[in-house]
Amino acid sequence: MEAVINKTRLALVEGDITREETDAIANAANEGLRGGGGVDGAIHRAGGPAIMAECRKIGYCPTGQAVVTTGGNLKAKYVIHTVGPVYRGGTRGEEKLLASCYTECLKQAVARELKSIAFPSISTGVYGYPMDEAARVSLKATIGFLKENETLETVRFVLFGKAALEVYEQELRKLL
Ligand code: AR6
Repeated sequence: MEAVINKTRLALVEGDITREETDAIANAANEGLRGGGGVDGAIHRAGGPAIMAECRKIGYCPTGQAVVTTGGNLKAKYVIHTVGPVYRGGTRGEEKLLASCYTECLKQAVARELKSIAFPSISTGVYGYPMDEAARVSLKATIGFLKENETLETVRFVLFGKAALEVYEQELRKLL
């Protein structure tokens, strides 16, 4: 599914984000930037050790913020590592923090004059954020940003599996 928001094409696709050809891909990292399972593990495996070498130098990323490394062996030139909130019922500021993950990654992309970025569904694996709530929050934050910023040509949400894609499509239809 695709939509045009202001000057940017917003696409929802099913797939593996490590195969994306966007200028940057976002990673669902942890605060220590230590790597892990899920999409983080997949990105480090596919991108090779250069990514971890830069993560070690940076050392830390607070929840809701984003830091940038090389894309290593990936097709994407950069990995933008962001740390989603652990979901604890939704009453501990999770929504603000998750929205911030997307806007901070988008800010980093714009600051580097990138034309395209791909996102996974941050926090919806190990960190336990319900997919439908995460879809609404992340799409709303992204659309809000794109209404104010016109330099990105493409933003892609790369969802892991058909069920996740369908949830995102449903939430995007509600927001448009
Ligand atoms: N491409 C796109 N999406 C993927 C891929 C992939 N290759 N692999 C998994 N997903 P998670 P979190 C989806 O657990 O919840 C790590 O250990 C997956 O189906 O990767 O933010 C970190 O180091 C899910 O919908 O990230 C942190 O410690 C989504 O990506 C912690 O997990 C996010 O799941 C972060 O947890």
